[in-house]
Amino acid sequence: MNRKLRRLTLSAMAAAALAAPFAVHMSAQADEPLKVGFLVKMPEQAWFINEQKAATALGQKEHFSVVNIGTPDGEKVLAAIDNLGAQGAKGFVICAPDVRLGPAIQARAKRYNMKFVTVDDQLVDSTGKPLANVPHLGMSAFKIGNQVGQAISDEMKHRGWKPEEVGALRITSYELPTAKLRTDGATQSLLANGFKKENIFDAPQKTTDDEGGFNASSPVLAQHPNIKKWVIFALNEESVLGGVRATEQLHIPAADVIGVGINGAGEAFAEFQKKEPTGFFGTIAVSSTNHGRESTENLVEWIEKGKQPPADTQTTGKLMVRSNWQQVRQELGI
Ligand code: FCA
Repeated sequence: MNRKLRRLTLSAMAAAALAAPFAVHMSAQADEPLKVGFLVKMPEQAWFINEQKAATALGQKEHFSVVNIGTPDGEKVLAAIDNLGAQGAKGFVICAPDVRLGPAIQARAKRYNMKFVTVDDQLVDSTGKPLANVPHLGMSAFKIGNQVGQAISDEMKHRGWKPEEVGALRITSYELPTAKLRTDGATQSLLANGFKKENIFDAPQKTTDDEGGFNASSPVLAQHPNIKKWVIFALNEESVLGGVRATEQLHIPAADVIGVGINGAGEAFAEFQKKEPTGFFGTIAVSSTNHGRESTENLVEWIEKGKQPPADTQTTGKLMVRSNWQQVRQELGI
């Protein structure tokens, strides 16, 4: 190659290299794929990881992109919406860290003309009522709570426990409406099955995870050393597992503990795979895959086709225990 030709070739290559990113950008603008956000309050929890995974998978299949963001507090939620707005996202699915952020989230979404739907935890307005015009998809909380209470009662009967010798650790999170409904449902079924009302002890949790469950349970257990048998319930399995860990720390044998959670995600699977059974008897499994996929699908159809999603979709659950967890997992696609 003579010098002149080489210089020409080189400059052509340089021009192509310079033009390339520009060309990609242009084509992305001309044919911009839809972008939506998926914001969750606890991005480290298996339940939420699975929801985001399902949303991303749907996006890959249907050619839109999902920006997954962890938003553990109010400031992060607003920053995430700003971030999505700057990226040209058209909407988002959210499970907020505090349901009272409702009006603030609504105002911020409006600023960017974004549509949004809630998943799991329904946002409320300043009077505590569900935020109007925000489609929601979540568990049928009270009924699932009933299933928890029924599963505990059945297992108590199976073990031949007398109600007067059993204490209940009710790990509560009353600022979250779905949490209250779940533990209220469990309480109702326990009482209907003859559980002693005076033997139910509240353990209010600060956070709805293992640590929150553990910290709430330890002092309550310590206050009742005379009670030898315990049942444990809460809004989710993470909190119940925290309670079970607290019984272990006090050397209460696993055979004297019946903990039943809600969710059916990674932590429960790990517990069922332990060599020896623990005090974690079971969990009402709900499909986090469906929650992630359907809430995203609702949002995308709303954005693309103007089809308003149902105001409130309530999902169901199934009892998962050591002996059937793999089968239930498969059935629910989780
Ligand atoms: C709440 C709980 C989660 C999960 C979800 C469906 O957000 O914190 O663990 O149960 O509802």
